[in-house]
Amino acid sequence: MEVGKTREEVEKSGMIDTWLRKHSLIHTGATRHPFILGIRDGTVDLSAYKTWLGQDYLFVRAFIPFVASILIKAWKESDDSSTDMEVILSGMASLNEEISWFKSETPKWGVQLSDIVPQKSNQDYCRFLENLMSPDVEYPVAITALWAIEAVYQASFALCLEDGAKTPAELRQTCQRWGNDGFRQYCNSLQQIANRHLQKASNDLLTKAEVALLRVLEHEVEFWNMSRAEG
Ligand code: HMH
Repeated sequence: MEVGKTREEVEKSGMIDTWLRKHSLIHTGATRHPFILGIRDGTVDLSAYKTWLGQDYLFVRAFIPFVASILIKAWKESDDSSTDMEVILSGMASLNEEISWFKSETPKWGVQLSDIVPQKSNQDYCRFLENLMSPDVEYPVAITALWAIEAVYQASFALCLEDGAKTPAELRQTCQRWGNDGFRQYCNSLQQIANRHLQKASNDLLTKAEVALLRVLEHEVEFWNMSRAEG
């Protein structure tokens, strides 16, 4: 047992991994979705990719204020969360760059940003984010959701870059965006932050964070389904 920690704190230390093991079915559903497997084996329907691209641009636009709300929560934390703020701020900086990427990527596919109409799964997901922006939502809950949102994309797109993947050349850059090593490290940092705060959390808070994680995984599956359905 580590000095200065109660038995309970030690048991809770790897909360995120514990939850992923517990919910492995839905986690696999989100990270190895047929849409992603289609990119990886080169059979993806390119009209599905276009749908995903346009919808994800709208999602990212809603995601930015969500990340900003977490930055505020980190700042208000009484414990030393200054490194948390730096990690979250670096994520926001990449989102700035991501918006530029969407603006240059969409015309290549004949997608006009001003014409994209949000689909129901996207609206539902964005509404979920908006609820999490409330000041009533505790920091550990929100940071767990942020980690999950980013980690699903990281795991999914990294799969398309593995040895043996037959990802079409014109989609490799997209996969690099979320499958690269820097993004993987960012996700690891978020996971560490989430675990650190969950370690100190009450059982009530732990339940809320676990539910938030599950909701993210469900929304991610729906988002992939939506992209394929319209393809
Ligand atoms: C739907 N989930 C969705 N879009 C994204 N861009 C991410 C996660 C990761 O940023």
